[in-house]
Amino acid sequence: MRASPSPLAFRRRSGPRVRFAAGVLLPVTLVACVSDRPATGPSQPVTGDAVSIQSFAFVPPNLSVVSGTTVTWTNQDAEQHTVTSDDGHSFESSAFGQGQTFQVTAGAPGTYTYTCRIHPFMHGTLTVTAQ
Ligand SMILES: [Cu+2]
Repeated sequence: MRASPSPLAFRRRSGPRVRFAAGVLLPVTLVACVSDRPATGPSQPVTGDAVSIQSFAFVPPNLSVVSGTTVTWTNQDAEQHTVTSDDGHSFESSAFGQGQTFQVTAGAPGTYTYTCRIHPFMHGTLTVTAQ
């Protein structure tokens, strides 16, 4: 069992386009033990520290990083996108456009699903492992 990540487990990086929801938008916490189960869902995690947003998709769709890693999303599309954690508090970007990036430093280990607020059909997963 691992403790549920606290809302402050993710630290914002400097930059005007990066913001975090100040409050808890949804009273949802990650289920304990979520990091202990095998990866499930549509894609296996890929290690690295970067996600490309291209053709209305997060690539790779499931990125695995060690806690403490700074993860960078880069928007390659002409459309604006966001990176918004489904739990409502771990991370949330503003809408950002082509060539722009969003960064977070991965906090507590766990599996964080996220979406684009503008295009709810876009789904990604950030898998954070212990150091
Ligand atoms: Cu989008």
